Amino acid sequence: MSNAVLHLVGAAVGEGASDGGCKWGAAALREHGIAQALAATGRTVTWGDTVTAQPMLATSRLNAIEGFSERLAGTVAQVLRQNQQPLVLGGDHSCAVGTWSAVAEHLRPQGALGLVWIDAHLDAHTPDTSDSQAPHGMPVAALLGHGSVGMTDLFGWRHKLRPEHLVIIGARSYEPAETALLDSLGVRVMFMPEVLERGFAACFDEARTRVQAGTVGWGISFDLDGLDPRDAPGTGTPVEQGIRLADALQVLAGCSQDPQFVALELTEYNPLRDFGGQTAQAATDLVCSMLAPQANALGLAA
Ligand code: 5AB
Ligand code: MN
Ligand code: MN
Ligand code: MN
Repeated sequence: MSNAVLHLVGAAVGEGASDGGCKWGAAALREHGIAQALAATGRTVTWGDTVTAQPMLATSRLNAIEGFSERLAGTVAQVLRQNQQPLVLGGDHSCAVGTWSAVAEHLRPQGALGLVWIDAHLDAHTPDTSDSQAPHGMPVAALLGHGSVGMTDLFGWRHKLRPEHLVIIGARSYEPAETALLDSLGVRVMFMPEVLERGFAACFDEARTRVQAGTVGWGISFDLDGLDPRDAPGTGTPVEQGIRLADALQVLAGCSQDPQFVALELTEYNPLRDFGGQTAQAATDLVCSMLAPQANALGLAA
């Protein structure tokens, strides 16, 4: 997909989190010039429609996210049918249900989806286990087939992601019910102490190898709170001691050039906490590093 048109999809959702500020993340990144920065790397970039979650006045929070997930999934599926590469810009992380359900649906005739999930959290709650009842803490469970039917069964089928095709990197804030579910399924989680010990490069290398095995396409769901708050303070739920931006920029450079790389999602940007635009710039630099044509990423071409 390396020469594919890059299609930006705004996911205007904050209803999945307790602090709704991420709803304005995609619009703020657009204002910051993320599309122009991507175009400057040599990619052809187009902005599609922004998908907006309904305010919760008339419905429950879970209902709002279920309806939103379905509409986002429809939009992402359409992008893939046009042979374009989706870049979904969040939005709180509940948007992952729509994004990756659509990618899984698209790949389904050929085979399975692989996913690298970079996050301070595990996002593996169900409505039965979550104290906060915040849907942005549930997308991993939903994609694995656990949770409300409105989140697990998009396109009429469940288990969008097999446990062996998922790797989570950077986790350092989670609850026992989440580790219990992921342990029981055998999901490979690289907790932050392992990342600090082995280095992000070795961890990402292993993660990529794992998610590529037995799958026909893979992608990255990047929750900005996976980064260290010193580098990216403007996220919904920052947690100390994360992945350093400089490491992420270097290690992830050009990763989309893999022929099996299908889609990228960047979530949990909260402009209301981004004084001075430091996090908008970090987010912009990150997606440019990941999505740039290889030569550019290596600094071989202007
Ligand atoms: B994020 C928490 N586990 O369920 C919960 O930012 C936090 O998408 C969820 O990773 C964080 O509310 C969700 C306490
Ligand atoms: Mn998350
Ligand atoms: Mn998180
Ligand atoms: Mn968060």
